[in-house]
Amino acid sequence: KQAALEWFKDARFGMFIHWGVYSEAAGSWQGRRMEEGQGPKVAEWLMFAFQIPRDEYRAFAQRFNPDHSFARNIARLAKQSGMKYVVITAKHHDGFALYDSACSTFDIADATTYQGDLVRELYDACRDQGLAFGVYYSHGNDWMEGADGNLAAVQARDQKLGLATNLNGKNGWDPSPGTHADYLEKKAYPQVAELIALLPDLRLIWFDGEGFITEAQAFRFYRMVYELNPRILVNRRVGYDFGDYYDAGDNRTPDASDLLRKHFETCGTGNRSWGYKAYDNQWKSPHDLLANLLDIVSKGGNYLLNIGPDGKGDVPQACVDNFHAMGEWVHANSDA
Ligand code: FUL
Repeated sequence: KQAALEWFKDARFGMFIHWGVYSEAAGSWQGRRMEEGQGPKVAEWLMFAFQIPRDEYRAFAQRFNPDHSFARNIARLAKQSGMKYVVITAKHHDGFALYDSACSTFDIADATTYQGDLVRELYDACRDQGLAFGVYYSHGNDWMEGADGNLAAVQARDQKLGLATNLNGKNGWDPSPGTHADYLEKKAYPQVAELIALLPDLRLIWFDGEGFITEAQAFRFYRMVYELNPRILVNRRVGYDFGDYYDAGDNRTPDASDLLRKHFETCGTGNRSWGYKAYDNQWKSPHDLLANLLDIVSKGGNYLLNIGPDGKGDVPQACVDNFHAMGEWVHANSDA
């Protein structure tokens, strides 16, 4: 792991990509905007916001049919922006896999008409540009599976700590029949193994959703990754501090006491949402983004700056312009 951390420490600047079925909806469902729905207003929470039944969301996935130029364009943009690595949502909370998974039919191959494997295509394009490649994987939460949220185990954990159990964020509107334990065994662990096999030079798995798993389960994910490929780094959100590096939460840079912990990364949005929201025009300025980059890098961390491509895979022009402006600065002020 020490050797694996070396590239990460040098990388400093990476691209986060939130992309999936929800990108096609662009932050609205049947004429209503996210702001009228439940929960977080970020576009990738569409299914939760409008409590969309699982079958209806699955049917909507048919509309997700990106352009094949996606991988090349995104890898080029990351390179031009002075970034050294790319992390894409292989599966977000909605349960949809952007790659061809043998453990689920809710994936790019079975649930859409797209001919190809988006994760593999981007991996290849990043390799061609000399960029390291990572995947985001929502291990704790899946709105298609395991709606009980591991209740018994999580409750037992919380009782020991004197905490109230909070299943906020789970699919309570159209709960899946299978248990969370089944979901972990039949989908989450196998899909992580699949991704590692599909992507021999995978450098990072960015887990998310630790609130719904136990310490033993978090450790199983961590250990499994290590056993299958010890060169892969794992982020803190795998759960219970097993990760190889720290993050202080969405859009947050750690304070001084945290900096004594481990190497860190700050993930951040360029506007107000991670996934594509057609009407979110509240873009940070290139000046603000560069100030973030310098703040984070000067403290020894990495900045994982997000893009939310639309359903076709196009990146909003304002975001592209910001990234180009950052790239100009990075290239002028580093050896890259
Ligand atoms: C959070 C998720 O719930 C958001 O949708 C997003 O992926 C962010 C980076 O992490 O926990």
